Amino acid sequence: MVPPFLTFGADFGTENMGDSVIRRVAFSSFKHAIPWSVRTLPDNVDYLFKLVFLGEGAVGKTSLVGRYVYDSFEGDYLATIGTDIHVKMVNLNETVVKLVIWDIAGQDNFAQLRRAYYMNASGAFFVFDTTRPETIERVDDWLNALFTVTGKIPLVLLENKVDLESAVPPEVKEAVKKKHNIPIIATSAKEDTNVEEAFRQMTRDILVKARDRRI
Ligand SMILES: Nc1nc2c(ncn2[C@@H]2O[C@H](COP(=O)(O)OP(=O)(O)OP(=O)(O)O)[C@@H](O)[C@H]2O)c(=O)[nH]1
Ligand SMILES: [Mg+2]
Repeated sequence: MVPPFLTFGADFGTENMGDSVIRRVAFSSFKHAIPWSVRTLPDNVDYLFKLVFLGEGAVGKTSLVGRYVYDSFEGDYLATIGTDIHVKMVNLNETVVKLVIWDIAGQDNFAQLRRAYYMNASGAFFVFDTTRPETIERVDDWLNALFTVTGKIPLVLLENKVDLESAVPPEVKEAVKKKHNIPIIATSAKEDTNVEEAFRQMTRDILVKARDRRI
């Protein structure tokens, strides 16, 4: 079932979104036995990963996705309604990965709806705005809600808008890093700082997990 407020970006395929990780090559000799939707994956795709973007309103989720997928940046704030979906193909060491990126609304009035969007995610970004300390305060609530739906999945923390002066105390960031045992990547969607790197880190983390499980 397609949740309400779901809009599709360009180039969205019809592949099975029900599986968080689909290894295309593993199925190639059983094409007649697998669901039609999986058969429609292009031959050159090795993996399909669903990524979700979490974080309070106006922290820059849509801007980061826009920078990564379309290499563009809009200065105006247009709050996301529900979720938007975008697709990007990535080639990482000869492995072709199709990223299906769910840019989810951060405003409070979408909190109920969000859980439906988390389902079957392969990895998650949590974004906060370095100019607004309140955007990191509820990180645990966000991640608990996510992991309740998905189980433990790779997580990348993004401190966005680093082109502006920071107002988040270093000790607050340290505590979050320590708790999750991962670094925080400093990004600017505006100036294109570390955006590509953040997605590469995420893709690498999911690939490691997928290969461990021999999916
Ligand atoms: N200076 C600066 N502004 C940014 C950056 N990223 C986003 N913005 C601005 O911050 C505002 C909010 O950005 P969005 O990307 O729409 O925020 P969002 O997290 O998608 O917000 P919701 O859809 O409401 O959840 C916009 O005015 C952007 O132009 C950045 O790296 N630097
Ligand atoms: Mg948005």
